[in-house]
Amino acid sequence: MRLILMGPPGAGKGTQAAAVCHRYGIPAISTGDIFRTNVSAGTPLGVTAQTYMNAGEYVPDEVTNAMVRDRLTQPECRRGFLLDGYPRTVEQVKELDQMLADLQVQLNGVLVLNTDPAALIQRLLDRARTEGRADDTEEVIRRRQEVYADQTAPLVSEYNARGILVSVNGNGRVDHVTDRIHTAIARLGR
Ligand code: B4P
Repeated sequence: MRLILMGPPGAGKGTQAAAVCHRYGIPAISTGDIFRTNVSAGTPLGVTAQTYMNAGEYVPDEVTNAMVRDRLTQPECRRGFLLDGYPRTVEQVKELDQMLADLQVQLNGVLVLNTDPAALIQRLLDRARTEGRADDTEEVIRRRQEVYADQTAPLVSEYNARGILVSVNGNGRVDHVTDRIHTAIARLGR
């Protein structure tokens, strides 16, 4: 199973990626999580990523692409993977196409979580209270939504044109969204 999970900040990508990966026994490649781990460890990658993330901007494509290429070539990804939050730009789509061609594998589907805009902001403000992430201030949350609309939303049409896009209602309880995702995955390729 090779999947992409897309959706605006707060749509539930990280939350649902964990459930999907548990069910299918595949690793989640979450670019946001990898960046945060590197920021915490103070690695050179983390130092580069931190400035962009704290401002709500995307980390430069060449940095993100190299990181994903490295992960996809590791043995744990041979049985499949779920890309959580990657690709996010047209350039990343092109690069991912090349990585998959090099590995001689294809995507099974691209899941996009559609969640009401007001709920997105509220979820992230709630998370700010519990986790205190540097990019969960109201100003940065709004900037992240703008960046998504500008740079990532166009990717939905691209994958739709390829016939591999599945839209999933991201509103409501976490377990209800998980059930919808499992139903959508079960229908893939039929
Ligand atoms: P991410 O870590 O991907 O952050 P995100 O878009 O906010 O999504 P996240 O997965 O954390 O939140 P989720 O929707 O699951 O990216 C962070 C930053 O890293 C980016 O802004 C960028 O700077 C950089 N980055 C990452 N990938 C990149 C790339 N490819 N290229 C360039 N830069 C990149 O959940 C949000 C909250 O909602 C959680 O608190 C969760 O508990 C809650 N929630 C989830 N589902 C819910 C539900 N059904 N009901 C109620 N609450 C729910």
